[in-house]
Amino acid sequence: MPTQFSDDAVKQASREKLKPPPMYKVLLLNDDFTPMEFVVEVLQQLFHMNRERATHVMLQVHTQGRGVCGVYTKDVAATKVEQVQQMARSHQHPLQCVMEEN
Ligand code: TYC
Repeated sequence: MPTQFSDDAVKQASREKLKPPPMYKVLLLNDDFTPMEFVVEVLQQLFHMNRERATHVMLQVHTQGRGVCGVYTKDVAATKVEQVQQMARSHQHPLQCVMEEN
């Protein structure tokens, strides 16, 4: 039976199926106003860190300007960013969260 797909197209499709999906870092940005304790709670609740790890990441953001909360597929990263922004908004903190391709 003839097929409408060239050998090249089949090989390309197969390569794409095997390729891992692009991954995205979720980053917190520093600011002068969001309380440290709030950032630690965000990291514990949304990124499932223990208190020690959450404190370490928060201090990294505080001293370096930004820090990685986790690395996820695009959809999951986008949801995490929205959840952080929603939590920050509801507590009226200016905390910023962004994603970037890894
Ligand atoms: N710099 C803030 C303070 O001194 C703490 C802070 C840490 C804010 C991390 C944002 O993503 C952040 N209260």
